[in-house]
Amino acid sequence: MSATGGAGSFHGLPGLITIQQHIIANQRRHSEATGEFSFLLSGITIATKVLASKVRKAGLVDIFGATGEQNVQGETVQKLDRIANDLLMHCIGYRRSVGALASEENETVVDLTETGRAGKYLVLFDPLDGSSNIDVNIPTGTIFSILVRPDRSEWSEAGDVQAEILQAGVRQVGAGYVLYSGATTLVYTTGNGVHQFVLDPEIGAFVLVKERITVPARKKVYSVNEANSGSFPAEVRRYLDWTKTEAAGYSSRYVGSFVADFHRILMQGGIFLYPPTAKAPSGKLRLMYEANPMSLLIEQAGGSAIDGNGRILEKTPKKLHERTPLYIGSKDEVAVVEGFLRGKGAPAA
Ligand code: AHM
Ligand code: MG
Repeated sequence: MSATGGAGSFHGLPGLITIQQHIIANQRRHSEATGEFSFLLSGITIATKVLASKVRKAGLVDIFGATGEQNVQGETVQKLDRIANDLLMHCIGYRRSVGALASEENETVVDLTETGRAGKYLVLFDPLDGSSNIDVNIPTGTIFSILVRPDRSEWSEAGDVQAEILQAGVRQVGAGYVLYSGATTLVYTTGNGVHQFVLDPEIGAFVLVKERITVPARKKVYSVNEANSGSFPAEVRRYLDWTKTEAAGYSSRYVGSFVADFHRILMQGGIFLYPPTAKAPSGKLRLMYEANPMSLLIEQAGGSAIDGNGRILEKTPKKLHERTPLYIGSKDEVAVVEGFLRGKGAPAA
């Protein structure tokens, strides 16, 4: 399927493919597909469309600013965080194929099997990543990760979704994000390439703009909150010192919204780093609903993602809100950082 052909003409728009068409076409590749998965994904697209419209109106209605409360991680909750969380919980939880939901904004997993349903999927999300940027009209995003409930016999805590959800990222069956910016962009993978859609506000649908995205192997752009560098590991400091040499020739870009920084890297190449710091000794970003979905996307696009010791996707989480150091992006750029982390120093010119 392609954005410029394949699907024929749709009301005079040649090759227009909506995300629903794309998901259904992808699903047809799996003979065992029941339609449940595409229905689940449509829950995410509906919620994020509503959220995109709310983000666009954030300056017009009284939804700016903090609620005055703190979330489970001690951070101030913005009103839009709450709205985003409620929307996603409602639209995804409504799908009977979903057994449990987990969010950055909820301390524990929301177990939907308690209502008697035997939902197959576990959906995790960061409802509004980068929400500290809301008040200044800087892009934010929603990140999601989809797992399948394991065979109960694998688990001692049979049927306990709080334990079932603690799966390594390699087991994700789907992942993606929505970036709320000048345009609203949705990027997803179900393990068969990375595909990008843009929300066309005139027809209210996410329309395919790019299929099978590949991230350039090299791009001398790094993205990091360098104000923290005083407490980065010495090897990371050495890497950053090297990037500033004339011979290395790097540039730097940092939005401070992970979805926005990641989207730029996916499209143009480069590397995003969030190393351990004195304030966040295990890194700041969350493994299960920030690092894992983006790591699946970047690997599907030909890039890589590590925590400094190994591949992000192979980490077995010990708890839902676990944090991880993260080095993610173009394959060769991640390899250069890995070289520094292993004490090898700068690559040969
Ligand atoms: P959040 O999920 O609470 O919004 O925090 C995650 C955000 C990321 O979007 C971003 O990459 C990072 O925090 C920025 O952190 P810092 O302000 O320390 O640079
Ligand atoms: Mg976040």
